[in-house]
Amino acid sequence: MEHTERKKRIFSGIQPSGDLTLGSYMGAIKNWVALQDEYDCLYCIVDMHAITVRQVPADLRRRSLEQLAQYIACGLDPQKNIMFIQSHVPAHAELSWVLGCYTQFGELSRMTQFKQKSQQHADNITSGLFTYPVLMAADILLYQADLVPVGADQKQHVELCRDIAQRFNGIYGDVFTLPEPFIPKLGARVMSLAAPENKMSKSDPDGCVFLMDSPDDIRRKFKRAVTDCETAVKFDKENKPGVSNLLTIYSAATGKTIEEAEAEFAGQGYGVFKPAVGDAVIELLRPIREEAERLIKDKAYLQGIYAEGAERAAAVAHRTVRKVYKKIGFVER
Ligand code: ATP
Ligand code: LTN
Repeated sequence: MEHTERKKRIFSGIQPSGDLTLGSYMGAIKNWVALQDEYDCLYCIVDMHAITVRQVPADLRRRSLEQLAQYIACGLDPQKNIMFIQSHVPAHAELSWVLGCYTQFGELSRMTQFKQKSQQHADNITSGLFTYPVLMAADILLYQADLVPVGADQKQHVELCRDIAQRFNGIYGDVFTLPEPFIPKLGARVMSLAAPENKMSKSDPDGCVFLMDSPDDIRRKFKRAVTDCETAVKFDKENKPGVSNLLTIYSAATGKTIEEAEAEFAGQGYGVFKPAVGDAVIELLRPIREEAERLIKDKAYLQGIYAEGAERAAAVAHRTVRKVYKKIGFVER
């Protein structure tokens, strides 16, 4: 890859393992949109990651396409960014195998997401679930990404990716760019509305707001959001996790600071506050939902984007794989 004069590069992805949530929007996609002019960006639908837990094939296929429509509806410009589906670029699997041979069993055992997911799926703890961070490292390193915009829960995986890259570079010379995680100040960890001690997560629909939820659903979810038995709208993560989460969501949705939001609802109680957060989210998501509904009907348009995306991504990825193969001593074909 030419390191001269190129814009810095971004890679990020989301698994089509469920419908996109307000958490993935605030933690990741919002930053993707904000960074698309300044960087060369690749935004991926990581279907190979999704199969680390069992998926219904028809749902996986449908959600992969819907996710592309939602990426665009969130404001990602297909002209500016490379958008593609991970399984369309075989280099991800190829580099993942190689990097797995430079990753310690102990390192993977320490990943908190693996520990959590293997508890959630105790009857199906596959080697894919265990080596998932290696595939994620391959995703990032294939494109020599400088920056990886993700929510706080993915920081540990990006750090492992850096460790693997550093180890590889230490043996073979300067092969990989070392990536940095890029985590938002606000909304890096949106919590569940039903259980504010847990992360809002698409595979746990309880307390989850989906990008495609109707205004009525959103209103109902915020009205029911778990708070506490006080009345004050105050940010206090320790003692008032529910209210603090709602304040964060309100602030991220409206652009107001937490202090401004506290002042706005001073003396008003949760009966006013909770529906107001709901309304802010309804207005934030309305144009996204409407645009996504329109785009999802146009299968040919979506196909054009992911087909071109795969072609452009594969060209970059292939160069990295060739370089890696050469460095480690594979015979050139
Ligand atoms: P799953 O439940 O299948 O693990 P998820 O809902 O946690 O999925 P991911 O696909 O793992 O979503 O995450 C997509 C991106 O969104 C990642 O960058 C992740 O860090 C971010 N993200 C996910 N959930 C949240 C959240 N609740 N708050 C902030 N960022 C989030
Ligand atoms: N593991 C991420 C999804 C993911 C990703 C990536 C994010 C897969 N490959 C590369 C950034 C860069 C998650 O959100 N669960």
